[in-house]
Amino acid sequence: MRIVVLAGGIGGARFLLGVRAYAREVGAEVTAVVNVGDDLLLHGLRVCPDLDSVMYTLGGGADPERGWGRVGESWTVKEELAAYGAEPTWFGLGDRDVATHLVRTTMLNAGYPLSAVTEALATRWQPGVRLLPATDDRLETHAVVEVDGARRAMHFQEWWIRYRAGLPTDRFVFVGADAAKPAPGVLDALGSADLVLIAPSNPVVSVAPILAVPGLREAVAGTPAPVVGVSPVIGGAPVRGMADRCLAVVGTECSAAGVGGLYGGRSDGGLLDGWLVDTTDAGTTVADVTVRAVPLWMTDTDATVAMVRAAVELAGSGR
Ligand code: GDP
Ligand code: FO1
Ligand code: CA
Repeated sequence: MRIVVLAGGIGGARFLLGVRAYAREVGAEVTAVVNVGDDLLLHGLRVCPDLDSVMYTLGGGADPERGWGRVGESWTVKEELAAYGAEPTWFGLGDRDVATHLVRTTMLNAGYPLSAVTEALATRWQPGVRLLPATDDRLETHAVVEVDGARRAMHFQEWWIRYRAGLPTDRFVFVGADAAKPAPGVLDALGSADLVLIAPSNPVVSVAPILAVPGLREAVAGTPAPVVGVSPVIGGAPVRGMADRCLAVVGTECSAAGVGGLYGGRSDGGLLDGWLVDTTDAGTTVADVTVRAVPLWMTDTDATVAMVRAAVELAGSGR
């Protein structure tokens, strides 16, 4: 069995812990297609927050409280940069984390594509799933905001971290998406999958930038495999983070029904055959999608494996 998971950072990483455990039980192979829209160049270093959240989490090196960056982190580099007055001061790189960005940037500068660099970094972390960036090309999420009466585009990280997703925002743009190509292996993985899962990741700024790569949305919509999504919204609120603010920007209600409707039913030009919602949201309907309610709190790996099992059952039930 081949399982492909579309994933962002923390929600994607925690979900993948469950997918990996399930896959080990049944002897399945897992490919994660990960968002790169959050990536940024900082002090000359290429930082890939979502890829790193997944790699560190699956490799046992993530900070469990923060959800991003390394466990046991120290911040000397950050303090030294601040002492120079080096901007931006609102984004902190941990010392251990910096090593990852140094290796990544050196390899990128030597001409290796991000997918090859990610594979090389994963040799250390042994995540147990194949990690693929959605694209090797530049694709950056920007928010179109109004600051002091003027409209401008701002990198997603500045919008998210510096302004806590609180600026009046028109829309998000995925800079570079038009010219981006799916990374090697992405389309093949989707075409030969037995099951495609959309992780409970932020639909607007983690999953949408993956789908914005030309050909990728079509590959998900057209895969012979069933496609099942997992709601990141429980009881009308994101389990963690500020996804509600992102959903408001795209005019989608912050609810399991709202996010399900945003992805849409496959037979209706959308992506989903099945949609898992939390038991709190039992009774949710999405046009042309089979909805099932099960506990969706990823409190530990066992709870997450149960979610994955429910997704597999749902996939088997409708098609
Ligand atoms: P990010 O890139 O680090 O922001 O992470 P993702 O986009 O992959 O995931 C963020 C989303 O994960 C948030 O919108 C949360 O609502 C969702 N999330 C976090 N923990 C849980 C959980 O235990 N259950 C569910 N259903 N969603 C969760
Ligand atoms: N999030 C923060 O809130 N503040 C930070 O200083 C910060 C630094 C950082 C460094 C590396 C990395 O991989 C992630 C980092 N994050 C930080 C998290 C991250 O920017 C966002 O949560 C995600 O990009 C949203 O998906
Ligand atoms: Ca993200």
